[in-house]
Amino acid sequence: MNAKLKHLDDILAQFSEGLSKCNTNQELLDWKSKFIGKQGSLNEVLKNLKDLSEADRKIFGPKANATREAIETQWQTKQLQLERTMIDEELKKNKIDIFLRDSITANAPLKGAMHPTYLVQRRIEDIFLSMGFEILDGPHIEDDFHNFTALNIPKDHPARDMQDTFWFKDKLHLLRTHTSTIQIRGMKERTPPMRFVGPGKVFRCERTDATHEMCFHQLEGMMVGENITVSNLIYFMQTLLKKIFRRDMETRLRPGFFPFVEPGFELDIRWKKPIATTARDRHSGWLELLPCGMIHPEVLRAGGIDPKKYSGFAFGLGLDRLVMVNNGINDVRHFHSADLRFHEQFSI
Ligand code: FA5
Repeated sequence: MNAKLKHLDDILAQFSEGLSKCNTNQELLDWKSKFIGKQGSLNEVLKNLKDLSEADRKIFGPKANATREAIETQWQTKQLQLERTMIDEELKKNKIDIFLRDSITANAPLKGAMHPTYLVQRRIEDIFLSMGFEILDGPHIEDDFHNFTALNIPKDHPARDMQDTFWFKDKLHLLRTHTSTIQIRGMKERTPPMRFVGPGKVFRCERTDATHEMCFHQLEGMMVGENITVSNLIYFMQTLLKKIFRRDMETRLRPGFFPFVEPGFELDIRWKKPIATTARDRHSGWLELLPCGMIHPEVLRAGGIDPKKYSGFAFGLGLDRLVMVNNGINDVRHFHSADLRFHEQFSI
């Protein structure tokens, strides 16, 4: 009998030793079935219980049951340990930042907001649509011809330096430096009379500061027909400004140089607290807002239009700066920041 009881002790010892070496769920299951599975060693012993005398059965039975319970308990403890280790490893691999959103907004559904520049762009598009203009698009990646040559800026012309350019390695393609590229594409695809605006991103390789970004937004506009004059230009610009600012705006026209217009102007608005781009503006109370002019005959020609018969005006509005003056924003770099506190102010 003693030998039988010792056999139970050996089974348990063997089980415990092997259990400590199990590292996966499958190994655990396989190891358990070797002892208390159908053909497990403990089960084999229990099958022989009936052959024992009643007195022996009274001693052996409870001990066999205790061994079975010990096996079950040890197995469950080990299984829990293994599960916890696996969860810990999984958590280490996929960290979750539970503080990503603060407790006030955590339960609120996320509310999207339009970018302020895009909101203004849409408003200006609506204004021009109501005045019979088309809205055109153009590619960000341009060629030398559309960005410079067709706009009366030949190779080696100093005006190319006015807009520091991101060139591609082939030296033929570039990121457009202004939306004036849309002028040429629009003219080529139409016959006069025509009027359209082309909004979009532009790119310049220059140092960023409070009023200069490397990627910003412009809205180009133009009108071509018979007898289009500076008066038409002034009328449309003043109407645009009145609709944007919702009041009559005091404006002034100064000479400005752009190779693609002749004469060229800078249209300034009277602005008490301007985000001045220059110290001169800050003190003068005028804000430089709208470069414009009468389209140069060479540019009309590049667009397939006879300059003897037709004339036109063009302008290039800087959208980001317009949003800044309109909303009292003091730094253009907020626009590309990922700071939700800035962007949430424009949610609609
Ligand atoms: C032009 O880009 C001309 N193509 C505009 C034009 C069109 C003139 C048609 C005449 C006829 P300019 O380089 O000045 O011009 O840029 C136009 C506007 O873009 C500026 O008035 C300003 O509002 C904005 N702008 C220019 N550089 C930056 C910059 N780095 N960051 C943000 N806005 C800028």
